[in-house]
Amino acid sequence: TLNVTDIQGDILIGMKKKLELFYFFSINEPKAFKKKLHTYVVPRITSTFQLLSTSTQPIVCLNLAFTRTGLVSLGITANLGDTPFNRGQFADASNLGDVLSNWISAFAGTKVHGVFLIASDSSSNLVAMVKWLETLFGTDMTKLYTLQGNIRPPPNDGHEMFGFLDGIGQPAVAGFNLVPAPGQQVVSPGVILTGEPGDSRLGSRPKWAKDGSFLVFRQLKQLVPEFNKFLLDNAPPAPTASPSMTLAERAELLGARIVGRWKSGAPVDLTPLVDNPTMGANPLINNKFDFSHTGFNINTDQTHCPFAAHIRKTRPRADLSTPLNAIMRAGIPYGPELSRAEAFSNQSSVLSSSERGLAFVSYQSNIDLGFQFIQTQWANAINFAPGKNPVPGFDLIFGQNAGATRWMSGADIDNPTWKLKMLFDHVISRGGEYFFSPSISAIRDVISV
Ligand code: N7H
Repeated sequence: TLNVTDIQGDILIGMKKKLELFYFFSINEPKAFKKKLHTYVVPRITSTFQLLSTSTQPIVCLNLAFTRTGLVSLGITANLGDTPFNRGQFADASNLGDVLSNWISAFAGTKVHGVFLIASDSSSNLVAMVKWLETLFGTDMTKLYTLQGNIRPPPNDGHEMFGFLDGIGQPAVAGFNLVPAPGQQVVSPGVILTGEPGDSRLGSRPKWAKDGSFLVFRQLKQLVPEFNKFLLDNAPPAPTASPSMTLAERAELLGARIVGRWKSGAPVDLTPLVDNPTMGANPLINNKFDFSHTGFNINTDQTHCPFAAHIRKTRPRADLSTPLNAIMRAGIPYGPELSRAEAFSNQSSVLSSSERGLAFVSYQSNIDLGFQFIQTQWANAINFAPGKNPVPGFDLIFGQNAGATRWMSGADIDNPTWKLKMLFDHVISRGGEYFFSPSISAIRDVISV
């Protein structure tokens, strides 16, 4: 069993509050910073154990993670054995397919030393925690950037900004999630946590790095009215199996095929032509599929789910057995709901007037096997999954081609070789950083002494 009182709470279950603030800082006075961190902050870091029951959940949750340059500034020079982490995300930007001019300046370079993750249901509690940290550290640290995430208001709570239910497909960690849901991927603890069995670099890390996890942060801007217009403009003709579909229904179907799930969460692999909200909401059914069907050729048949659908690119299920390339996602939407003008603007003039998107967070024991692998080897790779005919194309949600046109096959049920082209990205990377989220004891006994 895992040491749940020592593992930071966001990693395995997420802090699950309505609001979450990401506070990115640099350290000016390492000695003073360490001392205050040790005495005052460590006791307030929220553990996994605290989040397991509502009776132990704090009103304000606090987690903390460091970049490589942050650890070095505190005198911690040991190599954690993760190359993307050691270099920082900025050095990885072109490899990920990012357009550098879209990066927020705070992330460009290696200036960020750490991030506080602060979560609560009320914004006054968030503000109070920020004030407490800023008063405590004073000029020992400098705020470089903040981003506030917020769960969307009902009925869209739990849905990301394009309108799709999120947080359905997460791996079950053996020994922690004791009863996996049907179809849920079960991974060894070491796929998410460093230094646990299943960590592919188990032996090559310092001892104190046990029960930490690498945190990937990405600010992913979403062009929501533009995406809705894209679906209306590019919706294929009504499928022969459902000839009377309206334009709105065809656009809805196209969106579902790009994601691999309907907005309710129901997988197109199980319900290819209509949404089924009851199925979408049922965790015993909504993961119980693997893209294979009896009498069906998984390498040529896209009538259920396109090869390039987002959830198929990011978890290929029967397309491939991939026990190591799994991540635990803990992101939250950011930015306002659509304004009336954005929501009702007619098709010819749809433009986002404010920034919104996903404050993406993933945890994994190796960034090059987790986030970086899924982004570059799967989402951005037109030939993934291998052996498919026709070639799958890009993940049109977050696959990247350095800003150039992307396409996918299989978007039209009746015409699988037709390439759906997306001329500009509707999810735009504003950059981010690679962090290490250490165990609470490592912060107390190693990093802050
Ligand atoms: Fe994705 N979306 O709204 O389309 N994602 N994602 N994602 N994603 C998932 O299964 C979305 C992003 C994964 O186990 C769902 O929870 C958007 C990145 C993985 O079946 C929806 C953005 C990465 C899964 C979205 C975005 C991933 C997954 C279905 C960016 C990094 C689980 C709900 C703005 C590797 C797959 C669910 C599984 C699911 C959306 C980004 C990965 C609706 C809008 C950067 C592993």
